[in-house]
Amino acid sequence: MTPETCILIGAPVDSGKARRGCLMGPDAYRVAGLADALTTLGHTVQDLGNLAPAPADTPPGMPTHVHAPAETIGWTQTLAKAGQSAMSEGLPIFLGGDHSLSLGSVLGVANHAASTGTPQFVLWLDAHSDFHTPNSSSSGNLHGTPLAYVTGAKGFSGFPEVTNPIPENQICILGLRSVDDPERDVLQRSAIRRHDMREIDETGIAKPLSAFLDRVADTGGALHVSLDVDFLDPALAPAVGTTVPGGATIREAHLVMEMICDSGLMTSLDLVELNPFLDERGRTAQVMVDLAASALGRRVFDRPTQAFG
Ligand code: 6HN
Ligand code: MN
Ligand code: MN
Ligand code: MN
Repeated sequence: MTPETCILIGAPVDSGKARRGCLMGPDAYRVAGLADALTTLGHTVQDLGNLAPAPADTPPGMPTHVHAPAETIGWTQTLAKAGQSAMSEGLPIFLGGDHSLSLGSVLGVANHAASTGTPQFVLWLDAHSDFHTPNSSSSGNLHGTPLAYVTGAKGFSGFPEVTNPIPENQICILGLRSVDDPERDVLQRSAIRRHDMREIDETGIAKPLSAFLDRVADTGGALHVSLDVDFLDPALAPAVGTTVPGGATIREAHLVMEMICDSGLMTSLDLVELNPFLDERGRTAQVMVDLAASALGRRVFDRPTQAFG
């Protein structure tokens, strides 16, 4: 693939839920060798270090069961700004941090895309749909809300305004196996492409993914990929607070990343929900680094493979 300038944005966001530990994620990716892996593939790596949330207040009217809204609003401001400016310099990789960081990362890249007249697409690799609003969420955990926010859903007053909402038909979710009732109701009425594990079992993961990538390519769009650790089966990637059995295998996840790489369409990436406190000898951090490397060109052989015989 063409060499990229990969801009590592440390986003030690831990405010999106009550269980702590994701703040150690960015450093775990560094220790697991992310920068070296990307450099070996021919990319230039620029590490911006770990950012901090802008100061923010709890907005009036925020439901009281919502966990740490002010801190997440501050992160959204910081990461949207950092993401938008990194887009002019290269390919931002947001090192999470819990999934509430994507309120900011997607907001920022969408603002950049709008400034260049490019349609922004989002691929969400997750057991969950993260389609709650602060009002619909019964847990009060904002890591369950980013996808609703970036589509411009109501109920996020006090958060930065979403001036360039992602159109529903430019979003694809793969890996679903835990969707709450209020999310299901909205998703079923929406144009979001959503593929649960049952469908992936039946058709394979390549089919829905290539249909989506074709659409990104046809429109000349930019592609943001948001990879939640719990997309993977928890037996393979245990370092996550929200484990759901029956997730993607290592090969399914790598195939997704390899196809994304072959498409040449990815313009930004989130690595989210890694909780190193729950890891076993760093193996989940390593799986995530290996997946990022696949998305950015790591291969056994170049394709198409040579014909023998
Ligand atoms: N994640 N739907 C659940 C909730 O609390 O809203 C789980 C959210 C998980 C969030 O996977 O990033
Ligand atoms: Mn660009
Ligand atoms: Mn998620
Ligand atoms: Mn999840």
